Amino acid sequence: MTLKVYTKATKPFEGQKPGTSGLRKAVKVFQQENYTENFVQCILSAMGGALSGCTLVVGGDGRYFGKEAVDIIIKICAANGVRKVMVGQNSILSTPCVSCVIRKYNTAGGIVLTASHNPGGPNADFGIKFNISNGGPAPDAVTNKIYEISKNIVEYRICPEVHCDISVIGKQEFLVDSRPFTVEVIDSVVDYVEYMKEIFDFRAIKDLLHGAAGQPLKVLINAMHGGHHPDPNLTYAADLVKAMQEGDYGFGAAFDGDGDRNMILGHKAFFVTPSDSVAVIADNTDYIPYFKKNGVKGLARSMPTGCAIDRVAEKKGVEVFEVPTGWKYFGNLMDAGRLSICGEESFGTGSDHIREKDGIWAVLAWLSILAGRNMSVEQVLHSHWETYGRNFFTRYDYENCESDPCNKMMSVLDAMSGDASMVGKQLSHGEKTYTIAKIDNFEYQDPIDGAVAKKQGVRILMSDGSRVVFRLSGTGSSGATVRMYIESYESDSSTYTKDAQEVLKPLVEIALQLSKLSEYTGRQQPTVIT
Ligand code: VG1
Ligand code: CO
Repeated sequence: MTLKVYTKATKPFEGQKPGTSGLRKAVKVFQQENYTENFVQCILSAMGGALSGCTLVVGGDGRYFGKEAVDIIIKICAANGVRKVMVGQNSILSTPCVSCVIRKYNTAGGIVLTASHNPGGPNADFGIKFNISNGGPAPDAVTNKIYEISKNIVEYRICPEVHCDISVIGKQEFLVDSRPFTVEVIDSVVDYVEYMKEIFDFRAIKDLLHGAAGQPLKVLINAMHGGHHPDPNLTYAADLVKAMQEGDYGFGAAFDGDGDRNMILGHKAFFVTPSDSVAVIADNTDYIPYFKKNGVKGLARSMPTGCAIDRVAEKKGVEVFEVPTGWKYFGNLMDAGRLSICGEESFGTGSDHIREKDGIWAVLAWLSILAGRNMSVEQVLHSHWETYGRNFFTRYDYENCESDPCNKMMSVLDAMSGDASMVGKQLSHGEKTYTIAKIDNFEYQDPIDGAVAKKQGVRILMSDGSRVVFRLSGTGSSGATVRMYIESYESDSSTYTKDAQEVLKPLVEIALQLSKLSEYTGRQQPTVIT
């Protein structure tokens, strides 16, 4: 029996504009009649000629509304000429796993159902992200196209009679408008695990955990979930930090809801900043079979991320790239064979093994390094600082502020960045004085396709290499979140053991004064310090 396709009339919804990482809104917004249908149709329409007869991967972090969204996506794909949908069992696929599956099976792309580090549940957030055929998040050109289509949509196509049981692994075949349509429910982890076994030496990691070369390494993992704020940092993963402080475990890690972010802790909760973490991995690729085989072509970080990795690139004689915030900016460089390892200060680390950041990969990389060097996390970090010096880094987040004053603050900062008289200006706090060497609103031109991303954050670069960065978050679902990033470099080894907050305090104060942040946001304290 062939199933019928219906064309349903609809009206555009405002604000279906993907942010740093997909469209994120309250669940209640996605639950409005036609809201999710509209956006899914816009994604498919934006694919143009690549849509007909293609295969798409669908899955997400398992948060509330995920299964309903999968059902809608399958029905709309069926009606739009998609040949096959590969969906994670019970709707579950981590973000790195979606990327892995898209690449392994050469599909046209995938739809990821996650709001990542935003809380989930009926009264919290949902998100939909589109990934392209390289397995990475759609670039700006694609998300802009989706948004443009969303502003004028008048109808979507749907096949309501495609009923699938996504709890059972296997293929389900349909005839839609006389065309074959397949839904294949896949295991949520098998492809990904196989791939990790190729990349890493599992034997070495197993020996480390079992203590083949000494004490067994006890590991504690917190796979955070959408019921809380699943952001793996010292504030939101406080229970992991507390458990690690007790000293029973040698290694601790937390992931966000969709598994692409990670936080690494050593014995007694010794904290590894994400900026250091990616630099350490880049410096220790000898212990990872994937890099022994493929070499390291280049390194990269997002603009606000601490510059520790730049020093590794310099020593290794490879290129280093500074891209805007968001993983989508790494993809072209990887596809062009110019980038192997990259990271963001927001607890994202990854490599060209896929096109998403990958929390599980980062933990396996760390365990490989600990095994290979027979050192603790803290020892690895100290040895890194001895070689390269230490980039002290902190980020202050002011979550859920009122939008208007925050936009005002950013435009005042933007005006400063265009004001030549700011250069050379001295800023002091206590005994510390910094001189502004450069101030700009970060602009990036993709070296591969020439695409330009403007106004990606105001950077204040000091003459001693210290930096202050301000930008607004693009992943919130309401209000504005201001992020202030502070970095300072020290090469005097007596400073390495100091507390980062203490070292950075003067620069934090200077940044707060310069931006008048408290006045604009009405906040005396940040919501989160990482
Ligand atoms: C945040 C992070 C950014 C990250 C993005 C998506 O964006 O700062 O580095 O790529 O989240 O991560 P923003 O615009 O809020 O600063 V995830 O794990 O939410 O996909
Ligand atoms: Co995430």
